[in-house]
Amino acid sequence: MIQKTTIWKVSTVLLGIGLVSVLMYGCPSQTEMLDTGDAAQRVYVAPGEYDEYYAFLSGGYSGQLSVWGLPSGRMFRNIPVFSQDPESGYGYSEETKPLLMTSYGFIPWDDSHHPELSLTNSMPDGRWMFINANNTPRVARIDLTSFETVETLELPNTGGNHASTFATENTEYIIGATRFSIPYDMDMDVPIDTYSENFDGSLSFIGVDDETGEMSMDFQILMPPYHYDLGRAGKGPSADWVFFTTYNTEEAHTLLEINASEFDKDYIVAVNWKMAEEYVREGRAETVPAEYYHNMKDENTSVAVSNVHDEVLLLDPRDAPDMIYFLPTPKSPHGVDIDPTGEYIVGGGKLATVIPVHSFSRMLDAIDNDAFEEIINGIPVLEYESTIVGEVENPGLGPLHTEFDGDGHAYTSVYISSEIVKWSLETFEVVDRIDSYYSIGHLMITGGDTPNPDKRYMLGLTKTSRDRFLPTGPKQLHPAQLYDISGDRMEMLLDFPTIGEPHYAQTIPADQIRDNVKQIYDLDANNHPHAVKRTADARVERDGDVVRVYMTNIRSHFTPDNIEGIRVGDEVHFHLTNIEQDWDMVHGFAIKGSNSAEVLIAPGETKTIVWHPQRTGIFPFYCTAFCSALHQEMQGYVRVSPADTDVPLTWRTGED
Ligand code: K7E
Ligand code: CUA
Repeated sequence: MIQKTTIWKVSTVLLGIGLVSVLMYGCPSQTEMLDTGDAAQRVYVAPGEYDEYYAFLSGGYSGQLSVWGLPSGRMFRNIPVFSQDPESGYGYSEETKPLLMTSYGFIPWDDSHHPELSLTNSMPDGRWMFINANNTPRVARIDLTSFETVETLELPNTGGNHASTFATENTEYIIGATRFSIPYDMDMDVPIDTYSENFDGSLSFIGVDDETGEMSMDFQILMPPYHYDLGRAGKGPSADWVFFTTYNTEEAHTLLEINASEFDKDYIVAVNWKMAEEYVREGRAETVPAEYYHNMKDENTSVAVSNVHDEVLLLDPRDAPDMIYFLPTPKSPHGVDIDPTGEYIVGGGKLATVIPVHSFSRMLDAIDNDAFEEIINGIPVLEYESTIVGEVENPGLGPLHTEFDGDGHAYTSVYISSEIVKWSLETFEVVDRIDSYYSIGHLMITGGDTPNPDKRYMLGLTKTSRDRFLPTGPKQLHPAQLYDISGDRMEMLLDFPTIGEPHYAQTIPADQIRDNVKQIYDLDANNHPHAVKRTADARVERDGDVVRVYMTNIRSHFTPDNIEGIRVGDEVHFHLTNIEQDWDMVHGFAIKGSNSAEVLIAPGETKTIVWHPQRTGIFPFYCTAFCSALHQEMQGYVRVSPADTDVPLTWRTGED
């Protein structure tokens, strides 16, 4: 079959025309793609066989993280992180609600963009997954033995944590940043047009405990009031550095689509995090007031606990020389990506006509030679010519994000012209291009952000599917496309709808995780304060208006199953312990009139749902998960009497 390649002749003059043609005529025709006759074979994973890779796709505005197999494109799981989830009861159960606490109260929704696997020597080690919350700035940690969210940390003095969560070489730090500059003092009430005077940027360095994974807000760096868009850690020779893109160096605060697009260049920020850390340890950072929540599942009880912090360490570049530099970069760059050798720093100038490539070694030389254009708030601006080593011509319209195959090539997603361009890291020339369907955001290559990529698969995360699938109304799911990149040319293999809006993704060879995954929670190790491990211990206790039901679940019975003496106005806590010890034997619990979700209880686990009965009557409860042939019989009744009733509190275990 002949591969047909769209040839783009691009100039800035064509920008408008390109936009119009994409809008009016849709994107390039699908027939162009029918050139991979054996594509089905290459993605086929036979029934009962396993995929080669786990892929983790962020949920975007769903606030969640979905888990898929590659190359099949099969979805395995949707992990709730920053949003309540009625499927599992996450964010509804008492054990998980604290994970959604912030200094703004209980925030049961967020927008998560960038998942990041924990790293050892810059390679994914399969221990944890981190992901950001963009809106009410947070980061979360997911344990990859249970695939559950176990920790969330709020970022103080931050407006939109978008450049997150990227990890340094050995996950010493997870980085974050303010996307929208705001006054560093969050409660500061000032006119918006005092932007330049009162608004600030900040970069966050979140420490990660190497043993436990526990996060802490180690320090922040005070920055000029630009917008900090994306980040990446260096690797190899640049491993002590992290990089962030900026836009709106114009310091606009209104009509940003025009006013933040005036300058030809904005900056990539280069921060020597090792040096910053030393400055902080030397005491050069100031302790400033801040309010933020740190929420973590207690390993012992499995109940999440919130802690509130009231200060943070702030480093001002004026007090910390030689640690941070600006690299001028065209134009309103979005992505910043570091090649596998750690030498090339690639900007994704979304309004630029080229893909700018900086050299890390030239950056160090420029610093040695004081090749500075100016100094802003203690931050030297390096001369553009001193760090740039390549400008990739004809990259298409709107380059965003770049990953690498470890074989001398980079692949850049191009949003407006809906394509992926492959270019050489030697000649900085485009060598291949392929259409994406449609309007691609991030792309991800298996290992493509590591020092050692697998030149196997590439996933394009596109923004609109339009005519790609059977229509489902005005709103279609966001699609992903899988490409084979093992050969000289990119080939599309698969096109599938996803969950939410995946902005970015991570992959790891399945072998690295598979055997560590838990099949049950060990009932003996269940130290939940309200667990009952034997049916004989099931009971109901009243303390004033608070009633606690200590209930066991096992195929096919709840114990107790009949409860009387509950009163209108009570607060009833159902503490449900699944005493099964078989893989995947879950039970659910729901009671009529409960204005919450059901809860799903994994084997060996205890989960609590609180119910406020509003009226008298008989309330059936039942198991929501079809667990056995007698699942339909897995039910019970609660009798609710008036507040002043003298019906005594009684329960039946089925044995009496
Ligand atoms: Cu969608 Cu990384 Cu949030 Cu680019 S981001 S597309
Ligand atoms: Cu337990 Cu159905």
